[in-house]
Amino acid sequence: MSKTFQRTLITSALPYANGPVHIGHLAGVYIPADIYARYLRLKGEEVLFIGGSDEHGVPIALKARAEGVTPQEIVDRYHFLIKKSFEDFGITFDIYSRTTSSIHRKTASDFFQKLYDKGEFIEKTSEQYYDEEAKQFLADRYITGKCPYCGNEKAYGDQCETCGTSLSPLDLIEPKSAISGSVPVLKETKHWYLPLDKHEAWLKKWILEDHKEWKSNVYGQCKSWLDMGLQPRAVSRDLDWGVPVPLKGAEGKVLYVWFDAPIGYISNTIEHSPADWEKWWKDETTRLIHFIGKDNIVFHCIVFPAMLKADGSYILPDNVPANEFLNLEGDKISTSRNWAVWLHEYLEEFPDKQDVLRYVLTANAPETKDNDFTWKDFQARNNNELVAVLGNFINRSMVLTHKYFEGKVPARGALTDYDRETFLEFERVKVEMENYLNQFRFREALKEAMNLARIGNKYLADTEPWKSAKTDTNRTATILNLSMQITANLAIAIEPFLPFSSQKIKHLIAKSDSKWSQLGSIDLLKEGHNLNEPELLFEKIEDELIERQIQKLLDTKKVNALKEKRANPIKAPVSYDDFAKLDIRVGKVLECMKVPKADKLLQFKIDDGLGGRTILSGIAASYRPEELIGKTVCFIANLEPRKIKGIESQGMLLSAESFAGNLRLIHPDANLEPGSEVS
Ligand code: B3M
Ligand code: ZN
Repeated sequence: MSKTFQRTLITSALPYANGPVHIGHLAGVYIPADIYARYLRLKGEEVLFIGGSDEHGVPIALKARAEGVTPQEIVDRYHFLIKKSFEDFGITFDIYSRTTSSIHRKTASDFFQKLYDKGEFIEKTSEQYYDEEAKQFLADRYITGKCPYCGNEKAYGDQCETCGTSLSPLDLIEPKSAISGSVPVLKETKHWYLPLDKHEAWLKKWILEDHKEWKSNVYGQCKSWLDMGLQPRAVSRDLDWGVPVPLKGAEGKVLYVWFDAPIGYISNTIEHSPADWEKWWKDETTRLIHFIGKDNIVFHCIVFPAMLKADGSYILPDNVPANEFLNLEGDKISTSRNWAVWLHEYLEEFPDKQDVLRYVLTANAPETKDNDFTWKDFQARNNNELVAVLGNFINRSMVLTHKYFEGKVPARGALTDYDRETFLEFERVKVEMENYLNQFRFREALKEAMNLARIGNKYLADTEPWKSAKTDTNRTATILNLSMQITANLAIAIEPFLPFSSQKIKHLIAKSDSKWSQLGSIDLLKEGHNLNEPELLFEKIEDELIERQIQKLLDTKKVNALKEKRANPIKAPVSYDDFAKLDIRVGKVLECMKVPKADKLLQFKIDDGLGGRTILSGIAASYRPEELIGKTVCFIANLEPRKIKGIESQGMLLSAESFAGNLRLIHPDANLEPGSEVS
């Protein structure tokens, strides 16, 4: 079933406005969507690219409560930060709006009302946890308790974040309300459900038979959902943050965030083109493409299409090219654990290097499996690919043309077979790129664009224009004419991926217009065309800067380990008699010094009231010797003496270790006489 489409509507998942955006968002959703939008525009197609913030849902309400501010304050804070990051990275949304807009509220509310009026929902009453102190029903995330699987005391009503198991609130042992801390009770509540089971038959045909071309990760996930059989899904929640359910008797109920969020794509289209938004959503000649991450597949391939179908006047997505996840240095990216490279922070460290990140994230995109971002790979790709291949070729072409032809594109003479072969190569690159771009295989497409630069480097190395310059000016002119044509081709080929660099190349070659159809042409720059002065496109990234990024992440690891550390379990009991065998005394530090060749050890002379003794203690990382002289301490006086580094230690100082691994000596809270007994 192949349709002729006249325009393409591109949507990209609406990020939750409860934190800034990071490289995982960019790699998985926004760069691919932007590459595709730019590519289609370059081909002269009619495109609308929709973005926006997802501003409802329980995590936002919870964050607001935790900070003692309103949810609106939270989403205002992040919406603008996210929007700015996208602008900075050249994501060319036609509109970036938000789900707290009045247009969205009305659109979502009307959407629900129409489905309700058509009898597309079922109503069900069920028992849910209710907080009697706060007088409200508790969303799954608002209930915490003990995980029945791993014993984690802080599991949520929807998931245990320690063992990763999905839970329902009723699974929690000793449930507690996150609002008041009280024990919730079960109480009946009514909700509206979209009966997905009723939609199963057409969904099966539409996806499993008519869309076999979808990416295998997407198709596979849909198939497993459909094979399991679909159940009715609640589209409302008892919550005070969201789009109110527009029915009588539904006070205190809002649309479920996953019901209103995809409608955000429609609302944002209406906001962008109030007069003709319907052509984007209701005309069969429009092709709708959703760019998302893999955790959103079911909502975009099953739930939202069922909502659109239930309405009856909308088109369905033609493709949903979802990506897998990007990890960071081997660990899952996590907002709450601050394990991420935040876009706004990246730009502070690497100003004006948007394209380097765009390049690395595309070259390493998690298109078919989860991938890992590492700073070393980032550095290597910049230095060995952007600088050494792309930047190098363009710079050499520019510099040579300036050197031999005063910065004017020289006239081309007769082509050799090798010249012709080179050009055939880059016609091939165009065909390959289109092939990959049409299949959403952007990393391969980018590789082909880079091949064009590789072809250029090889062409220069093989033809050696600096040699022919001495003997054959015409030949040199032909070679550099072709090199500059390759440069002009590169400006087009990389534009969807590296828009800032494409812009710079266009400036270098003093040619600002570009169309995809020109790619592969040998006549992009006319003879005698004036070039601008050469300038480097990329610069080497030094080890020091990379080490700093790695250190930042190591620091985050330390902080997290500290936060997650709990008190160790108590050791097996001992009898009082056993305890009484220990002779613990108070002593005074007379001398203290480092033990040579032992980093951790300090050697003490302790006044024990009985003539003094020597004690060694492994606390050198926590104290300087001089700060301990004169201090009153506690020590075990009858521990068997032990030789360490040739020195006999006659006892043991008492100290406590903080969770961060810092050792602190134990002092009595008055200066008791040396020799006083501790019990
Ligand atoms: N905000 C989920 C997410 O960021 C969600 C996407 C909505 S798209 C309509 O993973
Ligand atoms: Zn658990």
